[in-house]
This record gives sequence, structure tokens and C-alpha cells, in this order.
Amino acid sequence: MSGAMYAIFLTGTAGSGKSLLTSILAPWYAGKGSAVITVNLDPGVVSLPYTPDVDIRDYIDINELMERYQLGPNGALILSADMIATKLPEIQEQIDSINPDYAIIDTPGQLELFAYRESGAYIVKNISADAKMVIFLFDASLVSTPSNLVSVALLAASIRLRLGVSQVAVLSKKDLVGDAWKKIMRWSSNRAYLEDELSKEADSETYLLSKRIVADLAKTGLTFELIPVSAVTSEGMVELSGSISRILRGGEEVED
Ligand SMILES: Nc1nc2c(ncn2[C@@H]2O[C@H](COP(=O)(O)OP(=O)(O)OP(=O)(O)O)[C@@H](O)[C@H]2O)c(=O)[nH]1
Ligand SMILES: [Mg+2]
Repeated sequence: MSGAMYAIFLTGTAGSGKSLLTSILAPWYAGKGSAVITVNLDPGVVSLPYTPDVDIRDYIDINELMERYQLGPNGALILSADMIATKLPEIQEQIDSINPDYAIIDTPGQLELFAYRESGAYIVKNISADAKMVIFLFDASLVSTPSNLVSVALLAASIRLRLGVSQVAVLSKKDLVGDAWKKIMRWSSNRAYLEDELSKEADSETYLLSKRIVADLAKTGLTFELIPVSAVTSEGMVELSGSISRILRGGEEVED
């Protein structure tokens, strides 16, 4: 063991499967002999499919915020998201005291609260780890049309710019969509095919815009090579952990 600590943030649209993937990534790495912890950064979550080793809810109580500041649920969510950054010292101290090889960090369901306000970018930038990366989940049930895929790809690119760390793109919930994942994979890996399918689906204005977006994403290297994964059947975990290793360890494949 090298002694390095790696931080992996799970991001994606609401309900895309961040928490469930967190719950299977941790035992996956543990099964390879790595020391791994889960970190919940969602102050508003009621129940989780795993027991977090470090939990922002120990420091931020959303019900108390609602009462103390007379806020509705959305106001409390915004305030709690903004408060996440102020709790970084406590979170960091807890992580350091465990000193794991991997910290799997589950982020709030409301992507825009985490990624577009200051707190999320602050946490990603300032958390202390030897290497950091983001897994962005493309929900297979959401990217069911070519233009939906382009919209979510644009969101992923925007998260890449906001958070400023390398990203692995996952097509989540593969088991839920029958064979449709194959078509999604073909759209995402073959630009000419995607453009052709876009031209059939969308009105001409949407088509031209989508085509420009796809071309620009490709040009800037902000492409999305999706890894199809199911957190229910564990399909795709070998490929996903391979991609994670390549990013975290700068290309070299290292035995755990
Ligand atoms: N069949 C199937 N269901 C999944 C998979 N991943 C997640 N789900 C289900 O999708 C729903 C949302 O999953 P979560 O893991 O809570 O998603 P999330 O991104 O953490 O959601 P929020 O934090 O609320 O935004 C749950 O009912 C999960 O059981 C998967 O790979 N396959
Ligand atoms: Mg969640």
C-alpha cells in the first residue's frame, strides 16, 4: 500500500444513483483489500443505502435550520448546502483520523446546489487528498433520446468546469432499460451516428444547436465515454474501477 489517499466524488442529476453506487463502490474496494470510507455530504437526505463513516448530518441539522430561521424546505436546503463548506475542517479531521486509501464521497441530490453555489467547488478544491476525481452519472432512464443525452452531456461538461477535476462518465441503471443502453452507447461513441439520430429526432433549430454542442464538446476534449454500470447487478464495476485507477494514478495501473 502506497499510503496515498484518493477522494472520489459522486455527482449527477437528482435520483441518478449516486447513493446506491456509493453503497457498492465501498465494498468493491474493501474486497480488494483497500481501506475505504463513505462520506455523506447531503444534509437533507433522510435515508441512505449505506451507513456513512463520515456524515455531514452530524454537523448540519436541516430541521433545526428550518425552525431557527423560519425557512421552508427549499430555503433550508440552500442554506444547508452553503454551510457544507464551513464544516470542511471537521469532515477533514474525521477522514484523516481514519486515514483510508479511498474516500467515496456522496453529494447532495440537488446538483445545482452543490455544484453551482460556492460550497461544492470549495469542498472539492480544498479537501486534502493525493488525487481527486468526480464520477458523473448519466441516468439511463433520463438519456433515452439523443437530445436528452446531449443535454446531460452539457451538464456534465459544466460540472467538469465548475469543479475542475477529472471526470469519469457512467451510464447508470443499465439494468433498468433493457437493450436501450446499447443505443445510448452507440450515440455516445459515434458522433456521426449521434448527429444523424439527432437530425431525425429534433426540429431543425434544436438539431443545429445540439450538433454545435456535440462538435464543441468533442473539440475541447470534454467528450463523454460512458461506462455502463448497474448498482443492482454490479455489471460494469470492473470497467469503472479500471477507469478510476487510470485517472487517480495518472495512467499507471497499480495492484491494490
Ligand atoms: N434498477 C436500478 N435502480 C437503481 C440503480 N441505481 C439507483 N437505482 C435506484 O434509483 C433510485 C435513486 O437512487 P439513489 O442512489 O438514491 O440516487 P441519488 O442520485 O443518490 O439520488 P438523490 O441523492 O436523491 O439525488 C433508488 O430507488 C435506487 O434504488 C441501478 O443501477 N439499477
Ligand atoms: Mg443520494
